[in-house]
Amino acid sequence: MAEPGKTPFQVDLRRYLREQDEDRNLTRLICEIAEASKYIVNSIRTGDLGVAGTSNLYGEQQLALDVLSDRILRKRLAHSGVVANIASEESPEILPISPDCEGKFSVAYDPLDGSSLVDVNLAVGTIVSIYEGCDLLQPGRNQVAALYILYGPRTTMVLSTGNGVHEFAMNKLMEYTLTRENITVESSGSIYSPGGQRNKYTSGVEKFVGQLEENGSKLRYSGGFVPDINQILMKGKGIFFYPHLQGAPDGKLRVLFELNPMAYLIEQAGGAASTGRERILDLTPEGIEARAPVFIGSKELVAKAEEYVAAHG
Ligand code: AFP
Repeated sequence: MAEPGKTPFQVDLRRYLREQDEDRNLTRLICEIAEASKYIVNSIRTGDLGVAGTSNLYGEQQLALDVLSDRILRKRLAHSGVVANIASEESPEILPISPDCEGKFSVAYDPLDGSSLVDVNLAVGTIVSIYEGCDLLQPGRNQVAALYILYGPRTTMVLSTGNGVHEFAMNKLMEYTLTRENITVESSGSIYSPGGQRNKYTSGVEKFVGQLEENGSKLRYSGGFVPDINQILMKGKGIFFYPHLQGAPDGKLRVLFELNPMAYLIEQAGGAASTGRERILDLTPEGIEARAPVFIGSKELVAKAEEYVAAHG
């Protein structure tokens, strides 16, 4: 094993998973996602930036790139032979792939999170959550793996299969090789990424932000969940929140497609993820469209946010 934070010699993703003795079907699934991402990178670099003329599960206008990325990923997963059910942020219903769930996985994904940032050339990402068997509507603590792929100046995959969090970077041959092993998040830190309009914050959240400002924390918010979470993991500290708002008690972010996989990764790195009142990974989503407020990152910062929410709402 390489020292945390140090670049080991080039170990590719498949080999790494084999060496970790991961389940063969899970290894296959993760490698299929890695393959799909090569085509998504290419679409982002050269594809049509216009609208598709359709809307997603949340009634939001879909971009041609959203639709294309969804198709690329869906096709790969459907033909992998190891997938039972699929839920995509871009489709209204769970898509059954195989009635036989034995040894198979169900996958929830957001093919291109933050896609409204592509036209201004900011970083975007793919987020994936993986469960054993058929059930997608179960608490996120039951995930067996989660990952995201960040399409930034470099393309990286950040992955956990329940044994820590590891980063792989796409090299010039478009293969993912291990760049950081056992990434950890410190218990506190001075970076904060605040989502949602501030004039809609509740008194608890407003007071929490006031305290962060007083402590001299730096505001770093990109508008993309993947780069913002990646910042916390790679800097090893900080907090992201998209809280409950006046008029939007569930905030904006989606439990299945965004919160569960990121909460799994952050917890695996030693951080925490909460709605402000309970652990994200303990939520049982009622439907694939479920949303929840989120405070995620360094443990002490998340605990502090919970204190303010408990005391002031
Ligand atoms: P889009 O996919 O519509 O760009 O939304 C991105 C996102 O779901 C998430 O990636 C961001 O953290 C969050 O929304 C940003 O929301 P605001 O635009 O309200 O800040």
